[in-house]
Amino acid sequence: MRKFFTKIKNRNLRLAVIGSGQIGLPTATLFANVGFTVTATDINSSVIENINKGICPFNEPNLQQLLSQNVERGKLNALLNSDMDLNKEDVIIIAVPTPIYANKKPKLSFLIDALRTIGTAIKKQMLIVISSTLPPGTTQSKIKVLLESLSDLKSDADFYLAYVPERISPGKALQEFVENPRLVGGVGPNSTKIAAEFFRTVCNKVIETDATTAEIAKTTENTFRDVNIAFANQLALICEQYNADVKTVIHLANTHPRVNVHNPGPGVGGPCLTKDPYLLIHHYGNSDDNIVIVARIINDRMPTHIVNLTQKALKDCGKDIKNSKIVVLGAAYKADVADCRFSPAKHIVQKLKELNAEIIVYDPHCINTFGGKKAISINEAVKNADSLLIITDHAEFKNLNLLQIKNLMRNNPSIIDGKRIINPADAKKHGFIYFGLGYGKAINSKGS
Ligand code: SAJ
Repeated sequence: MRKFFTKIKNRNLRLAVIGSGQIGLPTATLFANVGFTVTATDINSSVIENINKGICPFNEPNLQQLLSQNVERGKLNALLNSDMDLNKEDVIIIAVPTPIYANKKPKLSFLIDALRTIGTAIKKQMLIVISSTLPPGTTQSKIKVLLESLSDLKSDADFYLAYVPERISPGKALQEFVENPRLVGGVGPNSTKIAAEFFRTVCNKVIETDATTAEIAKTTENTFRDVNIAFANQLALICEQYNADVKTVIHLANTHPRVNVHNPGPGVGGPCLTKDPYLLIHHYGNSDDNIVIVARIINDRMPTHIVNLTQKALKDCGKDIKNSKIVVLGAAYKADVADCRFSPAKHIVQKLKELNAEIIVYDPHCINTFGGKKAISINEAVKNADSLLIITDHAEFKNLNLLQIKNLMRNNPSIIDGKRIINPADAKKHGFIYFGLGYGKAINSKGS
């Protein structure tokens, strides 16, 4: 073990990162940047070609520059999984997707494929790290057993194995990789210590635990957020019944020092909160009284609620949804990212199209429109529109020129504010019917 510590200190280790996506590529780049020799691998040849040309295959602030610098100085290169020579490596980090099937069960096939590839190449003193999100118990009960049988070596003695979950948010990946405390859970004490020391070369703070605890903690983080948002969403529906404003209610409740209610919204998107809750409860069961499942159901219903509000707003303006022109502001799943994965905008656009509305989508960051017509500016989008829907709280949408927008839209225009970023009084002053999520006053009278 002492030799391994010395090699870490001297950066005298070769690292392979399996999976060069939004987690794997920042990981590979940051370890290359502190001096390790890193190979980023993937199954997609265009990803490999781009990385080797110094091009980041997706949009992530500052990653492009750091990646090209490290490719240029020979610290980072990319290879197809099938071309890897794992025998040369000292550390392998697996960062492949672990999505869920339609029946909400975890799909671990990408992970199992990666494990089978490395299993026979494991040599003594190698460190294997899993960063993909996992159902609790997977590292101890499945991964360890599979790797030991494929390699004929003993974990925590011959080779080291640790679960080190990623905790980075798209759009802030590099900063959060370094600054967010990193959980390191080995399958035994040696694995924890070695993996912790390795991650300390890049991460400011490392917290040592065991593999199963780290798996539960990781899925807990996103499940807590999902359940809290579901509570905020239910609160929004309750406020709509009482002619109250959920924004004021949450603000007041949060003045209590031990309360922190999250924000309601048009749905919960992204690749993490939409599936990690199902990973957490995978072995626990999914009866109807499971709070985690109920939260998922509430959050999944929010896009439909936004469509219902839109129909109601149009009706209050004396219009039929059929053939109305509706502008959707925001395709991304959250503010200021170019990421549309599992975005609530998809369901909203599709449902509105089913109701025969004409849909225009404007998003300054994403090219995806989910079948709506693409606009290249807010002004172009709102021309002759009947309704304006706010689905994502991008910075560009926070100070809309309501006077100009009103003048470009048709008579009796409405705003449906799914993110509550517009002041209802301002909207009314400029002649809009304003419907906001959780803004009961407007929904029960004729706009406000
Ligand atoms: N949302 C709300 N209300 C809120 C907060 C968020 O409706 O009060 C919505 C967002 O609009 C978005 C969704 O929830 O649609 C998810 O957004 P997010 O910012 O909570 O999550 P992600 O998926 O971008 O990133 C999360 C992060 N987890 C936590 O903050 C606990 C990140 O640290 C993780 O690394 C990431 O999941 C992951 O990969 O697991």
